Amino acid sequence: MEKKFKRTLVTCALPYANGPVHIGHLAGVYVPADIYVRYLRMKGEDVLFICGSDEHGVPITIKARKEGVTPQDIVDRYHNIIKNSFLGLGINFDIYSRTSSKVHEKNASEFFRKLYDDEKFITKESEQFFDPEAKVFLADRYITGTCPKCGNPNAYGDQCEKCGSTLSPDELIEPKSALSGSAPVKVKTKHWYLPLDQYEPWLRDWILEQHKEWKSNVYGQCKSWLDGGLQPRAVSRDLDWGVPVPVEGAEGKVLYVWFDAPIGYVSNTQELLPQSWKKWWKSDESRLIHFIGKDNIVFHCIVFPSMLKAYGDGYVLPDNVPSNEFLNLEGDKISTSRNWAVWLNEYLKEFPGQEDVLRYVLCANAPETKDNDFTWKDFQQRNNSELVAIFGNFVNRAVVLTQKYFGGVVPQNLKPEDVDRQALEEILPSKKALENYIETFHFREALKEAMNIARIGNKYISDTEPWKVAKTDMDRTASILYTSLQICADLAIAFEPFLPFSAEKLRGILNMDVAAGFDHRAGEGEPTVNFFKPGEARALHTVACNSMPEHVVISSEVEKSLSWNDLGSVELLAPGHKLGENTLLFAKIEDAVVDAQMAKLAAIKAANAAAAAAKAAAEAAAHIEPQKPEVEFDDFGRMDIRTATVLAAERVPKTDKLLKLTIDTGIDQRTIVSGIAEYYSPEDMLGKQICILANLKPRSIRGIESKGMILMAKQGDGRMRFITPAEAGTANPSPDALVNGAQIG
Ligand code: B3M
Ligand code: ZN
Repeated sequence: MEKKFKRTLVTCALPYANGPVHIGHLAGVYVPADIYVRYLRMKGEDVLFICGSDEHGVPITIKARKEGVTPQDIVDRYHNIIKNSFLGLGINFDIYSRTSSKVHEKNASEFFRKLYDDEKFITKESEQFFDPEAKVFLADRYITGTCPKCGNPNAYGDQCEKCGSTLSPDELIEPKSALSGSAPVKVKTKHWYLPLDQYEPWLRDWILEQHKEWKSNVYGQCKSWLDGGLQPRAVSRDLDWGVPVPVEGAEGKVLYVWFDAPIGYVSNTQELLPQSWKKWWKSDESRLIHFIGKDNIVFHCIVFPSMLKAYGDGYVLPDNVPSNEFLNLEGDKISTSRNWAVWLNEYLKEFPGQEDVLRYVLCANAPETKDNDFTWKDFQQRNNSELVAIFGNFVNRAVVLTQKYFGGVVPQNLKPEDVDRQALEEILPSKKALENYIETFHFREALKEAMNIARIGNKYISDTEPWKVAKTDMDRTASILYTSLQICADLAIAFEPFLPFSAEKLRGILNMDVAAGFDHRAGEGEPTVNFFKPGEARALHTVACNSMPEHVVISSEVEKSLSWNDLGSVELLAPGHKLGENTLLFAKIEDAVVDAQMAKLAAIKAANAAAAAAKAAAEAAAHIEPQKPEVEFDDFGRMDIRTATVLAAERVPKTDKLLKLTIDTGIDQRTIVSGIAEYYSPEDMLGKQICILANLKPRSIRGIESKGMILMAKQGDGRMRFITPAEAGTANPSPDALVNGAQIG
């Protein structure tokens, strides 16, 4: 069933312009896509690499409101940060535009209009919450109220962050508008829906039958959506930020962000190639690949293809939709709102010249089949013991020895031996495996194969010991270094897709041939091919990118001289070729550097915990419990309340909350187990005067018999404090005796 395609159109999910890009985005989408594109280009294939900012949607308007700026201010800020940081990491899209562009507005509008004219939509009236004071319809996020499940007074209309329940605004108790605080009212509103149910039989055949090769996580998600039955999906919203719905009677309505955003792929292609964009989007000779995160699968595999199908006119459908799982950071979910992330723009500032280390670690550790964890220790370890110790060390030995014995000129292969041929021959199976892995979107395994070539080189030079042979046999030394240098040149090819900065550096060190690069100046039609010296293409690229404000691009410098097919199969450096200047490919990362990053994360964690505690206290304060029902005096009279002194205190092993106290009550010494360990250390309790309920029936807690209960009283803000003995009339409890929500026990 292999189809032969003439060209490949690669898109990456358009990042929301409401925050910078972090390592989770990179590992899941952008690094693998960039590897794929560079690889195809080296194979001489015609590839277009498209991305841009997703600038619509409610989260952007919420962020703007929070900061007291306009949504446009927010997207301008983050669009530029994101665009520059991609460039900084060598992710060179042919175009990085934005969905607030004029071309896109026109395109998305026209797309909707055609589906509307062709009667592909249905309309439905529904009742939606409306803010009578602000006079706008409220997105679910804009409504707050009390969670029906856990009582959290600050739950959102779509979710309670305290108990994690998914909610609808209807379920909230006493809903309020987050805009004006007034009670929302229900008002009838009309929206357009794409009846996905009508596309279900077609989707079942197209995905479940014709695309069994999709990665199992993608295929599985599609299957469960399809098996669950598809529903019509609203494609418009009552909102004032987005592409206006281009039909009559749609005042105050915009296209739903997930309707306009994927059309952004088309708009950006059109912006780059106004004359020839159709050959990428409307030809069965072109192959479309969407790189996305796993939370975007349904939109790219079900919704957008249904839109394209409805539109007709020969649009291509995705041939594959590679998607990864999530990357965690130091054991915790990455979260923009909790600032729990490594941000690309910050990394680039803090690790100049070490762009490839991040690319390497994110690929080596990519969450391809399951969620994975990024840790700074692993980052350091992979750099020091793989990049530096294997790849860098091998290249450095080969180049330094060539300078020492042959004046930096590639020697003749004067005295070849079997071991040389064997080393070179070992490269081919790695190359084959690498190709196969990249072509099936298994980038982690592909990188392992590239690294294997470096291992082959490192082992070869260690085994043949040219520094020793040179004492007795210069002809043999020449052959060893000749062979080593060929392997170095192979590495420059094999690593170009993964580590483009280091591959370029390596080409400089080896003085490999003049490079050719595509030079697409945006908007001026077809790319032209220019020739650059190694290093020059990137410099030019940066200049062009900074001087063209909108969406500039020059595609990655593809080295004409570095054809993928040459890898492992031809003499890449001829005898007599003069090497360039030697520099170290990789630098060791010291403990202090990763310790500083870990300290930064620890500070974030502490700040988050403090904020959460403050929020919990505020919530508790807002939540004073009413007085309990009355009790009879006789009931109270049965309680034997006594003062006591704490003689000894220790934690109950394997618990977070429990302290075991030995107390003196005046009538006996006894043991009490109390749930206060979160707030008091054993030392805090030593010698403390407390009050207890002495005649409470003993209970066994964690195998310890607890006789009695420490008495605490609830304060107005819901917090607990010890009842401490004082002479009648001189009550003066010390303010440090406050506990936050401690259990009495
Ligand atoms: N803006 C990315 C996200 O969910 C979303 C992708 C749109 S791709 C058309 O973070
Ligand atoms: Zn809740």
